[in-house]
Amino acid sequence: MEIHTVQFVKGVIGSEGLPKPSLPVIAFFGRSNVGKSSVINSLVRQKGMARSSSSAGRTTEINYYLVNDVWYLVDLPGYGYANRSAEVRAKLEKHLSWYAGTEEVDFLWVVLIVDAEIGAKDSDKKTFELFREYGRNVIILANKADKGGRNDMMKSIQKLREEFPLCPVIRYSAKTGEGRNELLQTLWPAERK
Ligand SMILES: Nc1nc2c(ncn2[C@@H]2O[C@H](COP(=O)(O)OP(=O)(O)OP(=O)(O)O)[C@@H](O)[C@H]2O)c(=O)[nH]1
Ligand SMILES: [Mg+2]
Repeated sequence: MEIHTVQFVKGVIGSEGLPKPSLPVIAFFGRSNVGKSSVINSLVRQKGMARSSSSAGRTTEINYYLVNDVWYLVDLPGYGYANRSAEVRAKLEKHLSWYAGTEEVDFLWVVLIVDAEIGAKDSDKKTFELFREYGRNVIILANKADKGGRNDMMKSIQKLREEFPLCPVIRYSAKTGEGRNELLQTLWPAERK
């Protein structure tokens, strides 16, 4: 699968206003600052497409990007950002749960991004359970694999494979492009081309 065109469609705030037409969605979930926006940029090879930042809490809306006029890549706000008030966090988490479960969206994949060095935290496992409840197809993307020592990284990836035995687990770096081909292959296997 080659990505030929990509354009920003809209940022969804409430539960109304999901973009039309309703095309298949690939959505990127993960903790705040784990690199969701950066992964989208690396995938479409456009640096500033999805807005990323070194300060957590950058993405605040459910941002839709139209790819090749037939799919949406969806960049989500991160959960677990400590510097927000409990009230704001609860509201955001409710919104993410609603999105993960809504029947209005035709999910092709949900990509759960975790930090390759840190692994899956409780909040990631909770999110994963939510996906299972709704029967979503999940890919675990271990991002920032360019950081840390080689041995620790291998152990951490192995642990993820044990924790999520039924999902593809992909070692990834939005910075170096490692894993990009594997992710593309997994998202769009040859028969779907
Ligand atoms: N070394 C390294 N840094 C990365 C990688 N991916 C993202 N980053 C950095 O991590 C920080 C957060 O990246 P974002 O893409 O904004 O993360 P996000 O998950 O979209 O964050 P929120 O929208 O705030 O939830 C930025 O400083 C990125 O440059 C990676 O693969 N390797
Ligand atoms: Mg972001």
